[in-house]
Amino acid sequence: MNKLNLLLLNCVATFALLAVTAITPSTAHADGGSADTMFLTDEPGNWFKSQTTGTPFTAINTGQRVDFKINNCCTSTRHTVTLLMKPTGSRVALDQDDSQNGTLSATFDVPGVYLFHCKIHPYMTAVVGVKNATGQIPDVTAAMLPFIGHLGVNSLPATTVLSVITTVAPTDTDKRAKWDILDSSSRVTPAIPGVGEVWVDTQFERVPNQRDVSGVLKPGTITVVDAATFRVEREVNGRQSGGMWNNPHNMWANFTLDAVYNGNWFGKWINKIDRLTGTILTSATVGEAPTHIVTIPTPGQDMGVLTVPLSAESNMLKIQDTAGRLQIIDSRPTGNGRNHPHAQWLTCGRGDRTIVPNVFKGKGPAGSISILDTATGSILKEFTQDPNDPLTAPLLMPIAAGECHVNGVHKAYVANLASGMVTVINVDSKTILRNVPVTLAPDGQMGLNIFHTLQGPIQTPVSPDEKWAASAVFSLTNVARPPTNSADHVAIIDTTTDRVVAFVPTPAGTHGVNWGAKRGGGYYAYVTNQHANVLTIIDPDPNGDGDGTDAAAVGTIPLVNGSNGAGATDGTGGQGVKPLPMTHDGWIQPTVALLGTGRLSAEVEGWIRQLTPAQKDPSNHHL
Ligand SMILES: [Cu+2]
Repeated sequence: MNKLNLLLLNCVATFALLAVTAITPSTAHADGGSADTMFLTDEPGNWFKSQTTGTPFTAINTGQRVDFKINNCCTSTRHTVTLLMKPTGSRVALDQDDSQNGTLSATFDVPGVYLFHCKIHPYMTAVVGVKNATGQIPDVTAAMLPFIGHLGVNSLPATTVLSVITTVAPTDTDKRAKWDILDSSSRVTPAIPGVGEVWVDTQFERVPNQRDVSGVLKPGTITVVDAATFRVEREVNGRQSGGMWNNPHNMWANFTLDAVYNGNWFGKWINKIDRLTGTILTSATVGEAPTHIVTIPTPGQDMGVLTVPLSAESNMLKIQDTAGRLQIIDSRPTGNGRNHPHAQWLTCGRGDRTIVPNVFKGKGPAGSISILDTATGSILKEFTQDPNDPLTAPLLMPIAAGECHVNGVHKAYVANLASGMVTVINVDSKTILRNVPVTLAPDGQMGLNIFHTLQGPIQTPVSPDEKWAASAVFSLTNVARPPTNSADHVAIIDTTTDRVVAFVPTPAGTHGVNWGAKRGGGYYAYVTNQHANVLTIIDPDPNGDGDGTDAAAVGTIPLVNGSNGAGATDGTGGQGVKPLPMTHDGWIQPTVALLGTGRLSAEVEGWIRQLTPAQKDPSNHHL
């Protein structure tokens, strides 16, 4: 028996009980003839909550209907309900070209397994099992889901498939079974300390009485790690946000490093947080599903202004932090038509151009990547997906960008969730250079899409010394694969060759990555894992010889801090990660320039004094 079969059997043995108990005959609900209603929610692992089962899985009979409801009973923003997989021969189709509230329905024509997700929040997952005349749900076949073929089999029971999908984990018991809920023995402290603090959006952590403006419980904390000791030093929650807090997703800081800005992906709000105390200073309603925040480093009137894409809308905002308030001063589309922009990055140095992935533009997963003039918001270039063009064919759900200059040329690296490719762009000439495959099928094959791998790349920032792009590769399953023997990984791309030089295994749900200063020189990649309760620290070049093939995880830091009521979710949900001081060219120098002026706290002054000359001015690192 080969390793994959053995692994599969283990999975089946471990989770069969859970899955079988989930498949109970459904009782018809008298809701206009629907057999079940699934409410879209902001609850980790239970984003589609069946009225019948209370979980993201429901079983119905052939010919029955399921309604999907999107409203403030259960979610603070808009979504899509998108059918990803269905039995061969089924004519069911469900997808939207925009996010929405309200009710969507599907009537199921062929017995078998149907997989749904949300294109705004792609890990929101639902599974509908449709029973045949004898009450059985037919197996999932390799023709429906090529992933199964890469396991060396032609089909698998629905229960087996369900048992390995990590985004279906409604209860603490399910999370403990499917996720990497590790204890303190998992701690590995890097031999060389970092500098400053690492802020992690522990987006799934449960907080008692943390409610949104509709009075509904919402998850999420921010966990702050001291990079000198690698210990959790502080946790921030949203109970004092006036209900303007829901799934805190990504952060940036101001140049004095006394405030951290946070976006709430399942809400409409951003927050400004006092760094030292964790107090929420102010919050603002900005629009549907704000994602990432990057400040503008260009000297002049826009310096320090926040750029904020609205992932469930078409625009990116500029927000000014002035006189204690967050004020929208501009809102412009990030492409032609519907955009759903997600994780932007501004060009290293002056920040005069903005690279923004537009996740989807219509029905289906086809997206685009735009280069904007940061000052005016005008679209300098939009690369749209074309299935017949090898350079743009991979632009399927592009979701996150990284950027820096490499040997004097501005290069962007954009992760495409559905194609498994990282698109490399010359921002100066506005051309796509190549696409780099970063995902792995269960048999180790590369260059295949998400239906083969059930993996997709997410955050992909470039190191401030411009040597590496680190791509966080998220897995929808806990099925390990070669060469990492892990379900999730980080792909380290050498920016001179634009090839993957190392696959570094990481804990479940790898999602975020960003670069922080390593004491004495160089940078660590700090990696978050949404289905684990730890932060991973990767050294891209431990022996400093310029060859990244020895890139390795040198630290595993528990984010658990015994928060009351958090249970299995304590320290989980890691998505946005912001090491302070901010290390990239353009964002570090303004802070360094404030040294000795009295505008930095003594603590921040101490961090800046620990930086090497190259870390203080990464534009100068060749000298
Ligand atoms: Cu969604």
